[in-house]
Amino acid sequence: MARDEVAKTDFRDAILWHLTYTLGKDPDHAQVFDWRLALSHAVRDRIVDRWMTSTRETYRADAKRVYYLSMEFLIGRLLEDNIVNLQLADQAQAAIEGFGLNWREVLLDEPDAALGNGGLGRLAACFMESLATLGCPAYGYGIRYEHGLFRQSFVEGRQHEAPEDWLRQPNVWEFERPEARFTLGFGGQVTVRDCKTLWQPDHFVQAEAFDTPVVGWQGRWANTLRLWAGRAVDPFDLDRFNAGDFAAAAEAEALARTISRVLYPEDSTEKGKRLRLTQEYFFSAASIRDIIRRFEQDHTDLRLLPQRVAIQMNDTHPAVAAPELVRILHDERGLPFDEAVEITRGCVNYTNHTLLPEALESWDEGLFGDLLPRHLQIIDRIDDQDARAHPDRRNTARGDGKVRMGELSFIMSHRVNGVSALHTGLMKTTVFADQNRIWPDRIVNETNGVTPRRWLHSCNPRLSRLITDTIGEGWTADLERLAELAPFVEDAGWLDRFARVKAANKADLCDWVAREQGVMLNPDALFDVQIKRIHEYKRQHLNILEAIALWQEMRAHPSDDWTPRVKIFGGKAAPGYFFAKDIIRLINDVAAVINADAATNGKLQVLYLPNYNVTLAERLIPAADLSEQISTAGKEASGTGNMKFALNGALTIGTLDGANVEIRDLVGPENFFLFGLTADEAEARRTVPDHAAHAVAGDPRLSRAIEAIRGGTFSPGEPDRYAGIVANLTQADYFLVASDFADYWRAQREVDFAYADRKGWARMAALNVARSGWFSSDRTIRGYMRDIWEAESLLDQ
Ligand code: 26M
Repeated sequence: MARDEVAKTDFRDAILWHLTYTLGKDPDHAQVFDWRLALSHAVRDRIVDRWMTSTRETYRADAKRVYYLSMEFLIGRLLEDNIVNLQLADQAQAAIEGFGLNWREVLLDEPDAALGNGGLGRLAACFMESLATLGCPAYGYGIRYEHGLFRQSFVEGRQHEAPEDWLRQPNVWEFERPEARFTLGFGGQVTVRDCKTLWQPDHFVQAEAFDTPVVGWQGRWANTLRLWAGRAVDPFDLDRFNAGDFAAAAEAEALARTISRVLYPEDSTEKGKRLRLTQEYFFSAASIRDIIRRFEQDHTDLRLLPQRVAIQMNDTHPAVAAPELVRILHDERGLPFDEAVEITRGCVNYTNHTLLPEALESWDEGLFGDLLPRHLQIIDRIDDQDARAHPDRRNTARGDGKVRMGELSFIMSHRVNGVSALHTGLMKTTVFADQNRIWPDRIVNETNGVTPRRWLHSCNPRLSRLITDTIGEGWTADLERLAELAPFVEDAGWLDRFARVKAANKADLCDWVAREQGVMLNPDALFDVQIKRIHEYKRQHLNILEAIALWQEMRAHPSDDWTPRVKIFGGKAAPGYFFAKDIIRLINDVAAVINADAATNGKLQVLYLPNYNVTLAERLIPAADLSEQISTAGKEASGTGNMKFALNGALTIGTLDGANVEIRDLVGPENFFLFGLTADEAEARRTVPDHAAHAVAGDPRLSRAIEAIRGGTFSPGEPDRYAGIVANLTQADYFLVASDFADYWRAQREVDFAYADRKGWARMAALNVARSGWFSSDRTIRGYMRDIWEAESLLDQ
């Protein structure tokens, strides 16, 4: 049977056909795994036609193309996304159940593609989905890591890391493109001959493309995510093999494959590792070559590049793409240097995701020059020219023996953007103040967003059904329509349905936790959730200190009317970030003690779920009552988890940081639990001598909580276990945990009080849903298309 016929057949037959002919399995002996693959193939067939139509349309329209370069794409599972966007859900579920299988079990059999660390990678995945939904002709470029982010487990409360192996199973979604390969050079010498500069690298690897189609809502458009894998130029040295040196014979291949072997698990700290820079150049250079190749299929004049091509660099990780483009235009194609720079600057844009100095990438010039000698010269020349043009410029890309990637990205970009209003404002006054003075129009804001298809429609089917019953279809692609829910919060019957959705989601979570962890949660308690990377600035330790203080208070006043609470944590720590790992262990230790205490049984539970990933987020967010967004003001660039929670009817307890500010403005201050210092106040507080010690001494609850840690209540027989955390909190406290504790405690008690009035709570939660439509990544992408890329949709709206 031909492929196009397959796509037309009944879905049930399509699954059986693939089971038999693609997978070679007898239906009588097929396992869940086989059915899942067969289903995926059947779904894939239905993507391919639309994918090809979109690609053809892109060529035909000769429209400007957008290229999103990102070191990370945290996609999670794709099967359900694709089924939902192709509107095959009913058919597919009926077919699978018809074969006697459990629908959820089949969907959950797919491994999570964890090709990212956290927010930055997940944002790239949401953007890919929105680009396809909006019909923007776009390509994502990244690395096809063999191993994504490590798997986390707890051994006696401590984080244990194991390699993640998602590619051990066939990846149905990708298409290998052995013909799409580029050879990339590293190291070597730069020579000048006949006034021409020539880079002669001394070793080479190939980048091989793997394409994954990304389908938009209702399957109207599909774009390509192209991930590069490392391959040797000559995979096998037969001479060495024949000489008996079998290991050496395959050495080149092993080395080349190392480049795309693992995702660096670092997030928010920068480690200048040679392999990391190799990865950065590898995927950036392969992508640039692919972009030029595609441009030259129908254009000859490279000066037209900025009209046809917009390149978005997701953070500075792809920053070498800019000098690479200059090198190709100048060294290889002979354009004058200044023109090559101007063309490049017309194409390239940069998104900044952090102001934390320790996270800003910089490379030792020795290492950089060793690996990319020509690029170093190009960067020097651009930086020098710039410094001459602006003699008052202070922040330069070069100096102190470093290559600073933030500065490099800035000077090479048409537009530079922050990811929330507050963050963009701080970019202008702090890290890029100097540049902003010289180029005042370059920095723009594009507040982050999340795709409503995954983060509401799919992850929360009950709430989605209620929304559709209430306001009809159409909100999935036009999320601001959620505003039409607002009048219904005055309707007691409707509000009751809304509350029952949350209760049912919580009951599901309780079942799952009972099955997976053997822990029985109190479903009537307030579900208080903090899920994100473990980092001092995100202040999971503020949350656990509050848990300790609450536990102590409950024990001291057992007959008070306490609002029962379940505190849920999830998140990974970078393997080398020891303070973060101590926080994990402390949370687990505290959980063990509190959960075993009969005195607070049913009133307070603490649960740390291991291996937080996209799938776990999809389980937890719909079941949350309270969203913890408690970072030190001025430190969280935006946050995107905060948006997902609000959209799913959780109330936020949070600081005025990142996009929390915009969430609070939109949902209304009366529907948001605000606490803590502002960014300006935080900055000022750090200059007060002994601010930490004063804050601790002035708050008996905080003192008692810290005393319990110090005294070994949670580490019996080993009181010193948390000496590091205690010393940090009472002495340095750069992230102002102690300073914000009292106000956090106050806000949490307001939460308790508000939750006791279930109707009032449901009303506030529903208003959060109704007023969060603006946080769709469709809105964000429209902003990029308008303000940064000047790109147009190829779908008739
Ligand atoms: C850097 C060097 C070496 C290895 C890894 C890195 C690295 C990887 C990821 C550094 C930072 C990384 O991610 C930072 C991140 O996720 N930032 C978050 O971006 C989100 C999307 O804009 C924001 O919502 C979050 O506030 C921001 O913390």
